[in-house]
Amino acid sequence: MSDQRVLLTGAAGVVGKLMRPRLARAGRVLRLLDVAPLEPAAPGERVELVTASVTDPDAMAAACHGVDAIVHLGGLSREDSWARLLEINIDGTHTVLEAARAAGVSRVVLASSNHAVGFRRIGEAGPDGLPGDSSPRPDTYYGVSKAAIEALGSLYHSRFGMDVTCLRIGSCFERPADTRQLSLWLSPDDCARLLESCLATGKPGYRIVWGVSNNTRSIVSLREAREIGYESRDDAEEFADDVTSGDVGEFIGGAFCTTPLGLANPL
Ligand code: 15L
Repeated sequence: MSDQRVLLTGAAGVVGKLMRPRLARAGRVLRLLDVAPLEPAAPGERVELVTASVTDPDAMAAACHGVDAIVHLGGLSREDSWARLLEINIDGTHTVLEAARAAGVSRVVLASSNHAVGFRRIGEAGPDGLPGDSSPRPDTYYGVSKAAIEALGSLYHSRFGMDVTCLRIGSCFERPADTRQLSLWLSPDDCARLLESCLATGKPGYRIVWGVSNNTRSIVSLREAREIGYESRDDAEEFADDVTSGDVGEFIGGAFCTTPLGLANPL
């Protein structure tokens, strides 16, 4: 049987770097793509390195050649100018999906974000938490770009039958950094588990699921993620004693809800 080849965009980004070792599998080649420099392959690591922008149609066409699935993490990961978010996140995702369609790649995972629904009130959906597919209420231009990414995924599923799973990622870092993240943390290991579920589940169609761990203080629902086989094994609560700053706030998006629109910021 031939190797499974998975294209990982944004491989030099925060989540991309965390996923690189975790998505390594026997029988799998990871094709890592980023516009930023990538670490060279370690001895025995089965990776292909591509330096390119997701906004470059020719580069994306080449990058999609021979690929079985795409995990699209590439793009801006926080608030920025409208022009840059439009170019890199929205147009870039269109370029990725178009290249995938032309190359016959039938399965794509798109990194959305909690900020697509950042202005949803915590608790508004009751004790089960906010569903994975609640309609967008973006908190920033960045959040709008993530809602647009989800809409593009829906279009490519409906028009071309592509299997597209959008992950509304909470806060994917090594460990939760503040009180809000005790509710929205996605551990790196759980992120890899979720991605493996997206890659393995039979014909998922189009879905939006939350990407969070099974946090004691969870404010969102894992029902949709569990439907594709995701089982979290982590809980931010184990770090609660070390977390002293911030509060969970009124809205899902936290500080993004008040950050100035269109300005690059360090959140
Ligand atoms: C995101 O979408 C960002 O990419 C990440 O850097 C964090 O800010 C995260 O949301 C969050 O809300 O914690």
